[in-house]
Amino acid sequence: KNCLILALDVTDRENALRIANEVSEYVDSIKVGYPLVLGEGLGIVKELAELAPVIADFKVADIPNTDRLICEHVFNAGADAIITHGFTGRDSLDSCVKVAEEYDRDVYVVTEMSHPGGVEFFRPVAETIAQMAADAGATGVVAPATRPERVRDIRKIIGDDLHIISPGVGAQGGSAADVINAGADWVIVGRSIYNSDSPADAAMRICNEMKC
Ligand code: BMP
Repeated sequence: KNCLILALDVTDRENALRIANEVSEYVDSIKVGYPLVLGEGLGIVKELAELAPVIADFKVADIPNTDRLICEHVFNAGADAIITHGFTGRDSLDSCVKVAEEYDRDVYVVTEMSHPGGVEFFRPVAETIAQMAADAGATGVVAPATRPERVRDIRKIIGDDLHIISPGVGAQGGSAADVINAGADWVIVGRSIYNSDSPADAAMRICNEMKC
């Protein structure tokens, strides 16, 4: 385990595959979201899945039936996991968890987002969402590397059974080592890797810093 997830927010296939190939030995999974999938189509998931498990970051946030349809598409496309919001409520989350169980895939739930605005609306509900993720049988939660103290708070709520994946390292100011020490299982890193002259070196440095 490297404790590192690549956030592959480049928008074209050629760069995506080049960077994914370069860093594949340092990352445990590749997170793809709207920037790449809207640029290249959902087919890119299958291509990347040959290099590493793919986490589909669609921040699903809809009624249960629509969530179900989205999850089915994403898992049929070859994604290993999906990221969903939690603020839409337990029934919506249950719908994603049910599809994930049918496909034997993973579900991660956003608790509090890493950017400055992430405290405005998420702060009062982050703990409740974390508890709901645990109750619903999600695989884990997304919590901010920009605020390791919040990762510590959320770890206390979910216990050791759920995973914490944590974005906000590097470009957003968070430290990989600090958030791993605070209880995250994986850091999610995008720009510091894919904008580097040597993505492989950048990924290796982050792995060395975490020593995990
Ligand atoms: P970067 O390392 O370039 O800041 O990228 C972080 C990635 O994690 C982006 O894909 C972003 O959409 C995602 N993300 C985040 O930064 N904060 C969150 O709270 C949740 C996210 O999914």
